[in-house]
Amino acid sequence: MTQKERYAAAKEAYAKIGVDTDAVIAKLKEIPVSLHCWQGDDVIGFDHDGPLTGGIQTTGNYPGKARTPEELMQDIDQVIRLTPGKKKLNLHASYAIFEDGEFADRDKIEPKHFAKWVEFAKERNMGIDFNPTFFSHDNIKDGLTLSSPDEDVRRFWIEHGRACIRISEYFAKETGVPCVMNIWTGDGTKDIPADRLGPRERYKAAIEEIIAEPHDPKLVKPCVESKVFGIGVEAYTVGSAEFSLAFAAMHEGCLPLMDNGHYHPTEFVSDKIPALLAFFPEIALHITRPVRWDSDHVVLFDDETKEMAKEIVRCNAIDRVDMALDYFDASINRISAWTVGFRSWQKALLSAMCTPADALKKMQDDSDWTGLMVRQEAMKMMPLGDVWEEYCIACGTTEDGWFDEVKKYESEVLAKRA
Ligand code: RNT
Ligand code: ZN
Repeated sequence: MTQKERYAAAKEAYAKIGVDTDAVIAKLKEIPVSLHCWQGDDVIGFDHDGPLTGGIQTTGNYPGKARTPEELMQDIDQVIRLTPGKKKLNLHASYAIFEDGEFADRDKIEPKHFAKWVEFAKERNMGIDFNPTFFSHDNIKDGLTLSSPDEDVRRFWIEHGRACIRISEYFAKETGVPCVMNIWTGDGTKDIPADRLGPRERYKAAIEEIIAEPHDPKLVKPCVESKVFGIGVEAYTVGSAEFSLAFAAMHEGCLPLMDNGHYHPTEFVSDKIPALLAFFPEIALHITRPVRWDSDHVVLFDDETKEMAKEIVRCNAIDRVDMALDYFDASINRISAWTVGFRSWQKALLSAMCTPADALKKMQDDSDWTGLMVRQEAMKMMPLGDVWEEYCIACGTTEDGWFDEVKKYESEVLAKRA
């Protein structure tokens, strides 16, 4: 059978359960997903020489990581070519590009330090999302940034956040696409603190100052990302789930951002998505794969990934959820890691959009739990792979063959980065 014939058969099978796969393919092509720049260089960036700090870690030293903006852009281009679907570019402040020996510290960065990224994004028709970088820097005192008791430290990081709001607005104006600006800090303590409230009050006041930086709320969407713990920050996290969710709920225009690596292992972000959608007009996600902890493994087409996509789609919330990938594996080919993760989330969205949600919801409301189980299990055997291939072709790629291109790129480009 040719792909054409396989797709025709799949299309018919889905039509029988009320799913129009042509319409799904056309729609999926237009859903933006934010591609994180930091898989390409192990979250290092270009503004410092020190190690990655803040409770996050990359493990492995697979050869070929990007060392310059040019190399990182070249790698991102590979990923764009090898993956179907619409993208936004997700940048961290630490990826500022300084020219001719110039340098600006994090509290002094300006739009011009990101002009090259804007040019890159515009040429590829992408919007840009942004993240102030509150880690990997000398001005982190005793593991604290925005929640530090040291006024000077706090001020430095507040100024960094405000600079990032200005840069975010510049991105939005230049690209014509709103910029989601996510605030995450690794602030916390290794051991049992004597004061849990003080740092949170300071953190709250600091984020309030950051988002008070004048901006058009239609162009810049500030988010707060929660976390449960980090390496070296095991006992207490200032920006906990309750803190971040309450902050977003109490501050108009501020979105809650859930990273599915940032919860206890028996909690599921798929269940939290509809809970938040009942209250917030818009929410943001970091999509990752936690293996026992916030390990940031490459996203796979696994059950929880599928379930998260299913919730977004069946809540009719594709326009209300800002989706971004967040993982970093330094132990395998980074282009492949990026590509597998991006493709996995695309597959999850496709799978969700090929699910007859209304019919299944009706079975639940009719208390037909027996039938619902049977139907949901039957869905797993539908010919999704044939629809996926058709989608890939519609986006100018295929499922077969992309890894050969990665291997070729590895030997022609990555292997030469010694
Ligand atoms: C860390 C957070 C945060 C970072 C990125 C690099 O635990 O998930 O989002 O991974 O900002
Ligand atoms: Zn994250």
